[in-house]
Amino acid sequence: MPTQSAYPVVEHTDPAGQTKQDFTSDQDVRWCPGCGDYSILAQVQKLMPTLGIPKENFVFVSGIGCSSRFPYYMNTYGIHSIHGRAPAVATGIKAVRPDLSVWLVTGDGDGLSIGGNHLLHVLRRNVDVKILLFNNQIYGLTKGQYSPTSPLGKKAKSTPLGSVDYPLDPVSVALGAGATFVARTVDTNVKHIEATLKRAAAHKGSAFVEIYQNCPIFNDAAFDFLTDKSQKEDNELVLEHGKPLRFGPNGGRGIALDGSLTPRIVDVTTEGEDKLLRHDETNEMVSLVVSRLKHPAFPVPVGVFRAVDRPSYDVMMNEQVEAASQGNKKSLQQLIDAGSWTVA
Ligand SMILES: Cc1ncc(C[n+]2csc(CCOP(=O)(O)OP(=O)(O)O)c2C)c(N)n1
Ligand code: SF4
Repeated sequence: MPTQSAYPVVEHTDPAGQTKQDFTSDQDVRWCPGCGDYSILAQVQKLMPTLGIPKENFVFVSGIGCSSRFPYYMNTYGIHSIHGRAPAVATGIKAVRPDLSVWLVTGDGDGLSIGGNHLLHVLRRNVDVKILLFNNQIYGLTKGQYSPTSPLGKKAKSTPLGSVDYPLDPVSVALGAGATFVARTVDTNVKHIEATLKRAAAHKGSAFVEIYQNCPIFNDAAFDFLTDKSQKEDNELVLEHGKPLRFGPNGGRGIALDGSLTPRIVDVTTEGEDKLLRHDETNEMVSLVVSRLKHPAFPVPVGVFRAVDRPSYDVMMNEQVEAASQGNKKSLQQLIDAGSWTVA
């Protein structure tokens, strides 16, 4: 007989006394200098103590990639799983331990290439998991092949003549899968990351956040149009529920929708604010149309595209199990006898 319990004895910390330091692990962070992942890690570590959850109740699950090294750097429970399969692992954890706060960290390659199928299903099931997709539009860990989000014509080591693949838009994919919370933020905009992650954390159900993340080694400056001070104002469309879509210096430009759901940039001073489309996180069509605004023809939306309430998979599953266990209990032999047949 083992002398020790097979399970670790968890001493719960006081969530009120937790600090960022409590969520920082003792592992050396092995990302390249200047990688956008550092900023995201810092924001997540800062957010955790504000959620009022003991750190022992957090689980970080990832797949494979530079971004997927994330669980090592969080001083919480975590699993660095296999390529593209973090949604299955996270679903399993949340289904049997609904009391845990489950966070899934993935990359554009891990989440949308090998893991594309798995990502769709965690979203459509609305499993109560927070999903952070770090999008650097490249495979960082495997040294710079183009990814499913790289722009058409991307020249990389695997595509020296330029890729002939049309890219996926992660936000549109999540909306298409029926996700109940979908947002986009940017690695260098720490205030915006903080506000977006706070809302994702508070959401009951799958919360999907795409984070534009610079990979200075293999795809530097991919998001300069949003992070460079001289370009940001013209290219960033900050989404606010109920507010008209305005951007540019002093919000002087905006987005209107022509009759056939065709977005158009308008000059607010000449055409007036009434012409503009108002953002509505609860309106699926508005979220979908807004998600199709693409640089360079349009400014790029950041913020919450969609936020709606719907019962989550883990809750419904556990209610069903509970209800079934209250019902007519049969013996194992009765169950076997009820469904057996003889093959002649
Ligand atoms: C089954 C399998 N196929 C391929 C690989 C090689 N591989 C490792 S990470 C990766 C892509 C990572 O890209 P991304 O998710 O964008 O993460 P990043 O490194 O850019 O953060 C690939 C193809 C693997 N590890 N396992
Ligand atoms: S290769 Fe790119 S994504 Fe990976 S750690 Fe280095 S900078 Fe970051």
